Amino acid sequence: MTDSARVRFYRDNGYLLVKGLLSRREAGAYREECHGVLARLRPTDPTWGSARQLGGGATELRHCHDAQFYSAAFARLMVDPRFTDVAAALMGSENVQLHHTKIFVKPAEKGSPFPMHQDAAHFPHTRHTMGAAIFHFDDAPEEKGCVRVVPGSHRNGPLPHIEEGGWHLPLSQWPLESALAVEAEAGDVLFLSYLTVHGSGVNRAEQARTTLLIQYRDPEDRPAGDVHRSRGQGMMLRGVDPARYA
Ligand SMILES: O=C(O)CCC(=O)C(=O)O
Repeated sequence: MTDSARVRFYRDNGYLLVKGLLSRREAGAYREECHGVLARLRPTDPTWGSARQLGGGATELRHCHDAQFYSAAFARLMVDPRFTDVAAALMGSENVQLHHTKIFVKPAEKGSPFPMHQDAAHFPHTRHTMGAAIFHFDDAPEEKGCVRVVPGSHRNGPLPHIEEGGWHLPLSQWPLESALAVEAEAGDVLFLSYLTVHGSGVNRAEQARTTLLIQYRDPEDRPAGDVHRSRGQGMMLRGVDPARYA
């Protein structure tokens, strides 16, 4: 796909899977790094309350926010031009600013699902440039609870969410199974608009699913409210922050 075809696809569909942005070897090294960080921490389980209605039993999720504060490997990845150039092109901006990062490991056989939602419900912004890049560090076929998207749903704008159980969309109106499963391989990166309705299923496979999510925005896109602060928020990943020079 050419660069302009990628941008067109993203603008039409609200997501883009970039195959092989990292090599399998690099992805494997980042996988080790994620599991190392989580082994050193005592992570809490962030499974959403509403996920219990989807999981069909007890499921678990292991995570770590602000991954770059735990290992320099993630600091290097955040500014890697292979990632930041795509993020800039998809936003139509020269400048890419960090919002937050998080590692997610969905453990084998019982990895928690995410009910369908828009990230915009968690941290609304004024210009809606915000995107997430989900780096896959191991293969994520459907049975591992890969991310599912509703193509084109970003064009509806922000939708009302249910706060209880983790800011999600009504489960009956937005069933996970109806969304498109975006299966990925180690090294692939899924870019998602923060308005794109997405979620993911239970990991029922024999291996964990390991990802790093980097949430980014155009620095000129301001938060609509004082919500969701994180360490390192506002760091420039590419270009400059014009507001700092005003
Ligand atoms: O990694 C996943 O399965 C989905 C994560 C997600 O939807 C989120 O963090 O908003």
